[in-house]
Amino acid sequence: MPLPKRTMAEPYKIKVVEPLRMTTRDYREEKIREAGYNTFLLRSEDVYIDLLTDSGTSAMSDNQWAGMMLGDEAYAGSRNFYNLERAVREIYGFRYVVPTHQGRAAEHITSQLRIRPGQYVPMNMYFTTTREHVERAGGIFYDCIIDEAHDPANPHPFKGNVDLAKLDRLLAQVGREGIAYLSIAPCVNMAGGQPFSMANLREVAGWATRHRIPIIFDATRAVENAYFIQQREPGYKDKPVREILREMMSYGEGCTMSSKKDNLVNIGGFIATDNEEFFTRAKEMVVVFEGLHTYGGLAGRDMEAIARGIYEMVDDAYIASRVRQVEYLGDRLLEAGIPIVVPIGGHAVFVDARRFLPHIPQEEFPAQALAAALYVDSGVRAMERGIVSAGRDPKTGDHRRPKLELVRLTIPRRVYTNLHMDVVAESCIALYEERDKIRGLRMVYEPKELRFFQARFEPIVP
Ligand code: PM9
Repeated sequence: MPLPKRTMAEPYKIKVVEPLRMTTRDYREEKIREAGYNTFLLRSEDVYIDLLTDSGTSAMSDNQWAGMMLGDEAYAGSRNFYNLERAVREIYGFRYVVPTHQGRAAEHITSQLRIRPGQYVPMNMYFTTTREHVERAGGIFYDCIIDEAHDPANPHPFKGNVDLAKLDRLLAQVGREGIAYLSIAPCVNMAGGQPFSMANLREVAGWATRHRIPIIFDATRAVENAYFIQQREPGYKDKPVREILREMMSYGEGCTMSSKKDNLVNIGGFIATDNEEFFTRAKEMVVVFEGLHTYGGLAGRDMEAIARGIYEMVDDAYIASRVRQVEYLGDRLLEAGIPIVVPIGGHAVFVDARRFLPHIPQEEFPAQALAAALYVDSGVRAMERGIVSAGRDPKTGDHRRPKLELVRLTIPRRVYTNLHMDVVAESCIALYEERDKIRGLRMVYEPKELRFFQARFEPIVP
């Protein structure tokens, strides 16, 4: 239920702690050089506060850990699979479930089974792994998000919305047969964790039904989106997040899921669907790439932790405290005049590297340089979400040049306190005061796929 706008403490207390290691600036300079100025290549032990990602980095509850001890590690028909299936049915509302080891495995199977070469997949902005799997299956990504999403300073409350005119244009161009499905993501990651509204989703669903094109959600951060609907959309303020999520999902045929986010676990994912034929084919394919259809690459204990996490994630107090912590950090940066994506997103604060470092052209990777500088300043690890993440156009081979050139400060769930957020904010403020000293980078090693994970850089010396 909606909570009063008063100070709200975390709705849990801490039972286990994991010590953090502080290092010197000289040490961090050496480590970032060794890592080729790519924060993905740092060792975790050299990081003080790790805001690389909210993926698989959640703190599990005592209830989830207890569930791990109840892992039924039978090869086939583990009881934990049936618990997972029940949780997905009750909370997401989809009938059939195929576990996978994480989200991209669910994307792989879905893309291979649902896309014919040359078909388009409209998405409300790209996500790295999702688009990669669409393209591997011969599909063509089509961006149907509203234009406001590409403008970091635009305060539209639902920047994850789909532009129906863009869908109409694509349909007119390629016809219904030319579109495999609509891939709709809640709390759009690359736009800054921005939600869609229920009103927009309803319109999109109407369009999809009229043209007999299925909606397959990337439900990775659906609960955070449901929270924003509760907070921002007329008619939802008295509805529990659990109900809002259920309504959202009712507009789709199914979803792919990275359980490493909303579901509060360290590993896992699934495909969920109401389409029996697709379910049958997905079960056939999962045994080739992941494991039997009742474990899909996961241990029984992992499925139990996901099942329990699914019930915990729809607790209104939990989700409010999670999103409010992100807002807390974002507000501190805004107060200091630091350019960030607004409105503040659900899982991360995204610093606008274009405005932070206007002296570095996009070809010199300003967001990558800023993430490296942040690590050197304070041991805080963030992630580039700009030209490096966008990769190259498969047709022209040229860099894709996204309008958004961002550094993502991603908050793991239930892991850090607001004092950690203060440390992060102070480091960003210190860097902003000395931003002229930050220089661009040159890429010296570039992997062919998903290059942001392993690319290496060197500073450009004037
Ligand atoms: N997202 C993230 O850090 C993990 C690493 S990719 C940079 O944001 C969406 C919206 C995601 C996502 C992963 C996946 C893939 C699908 N959709 O990482 O394979 O944000 O479980 O999920 C990451 P897996």
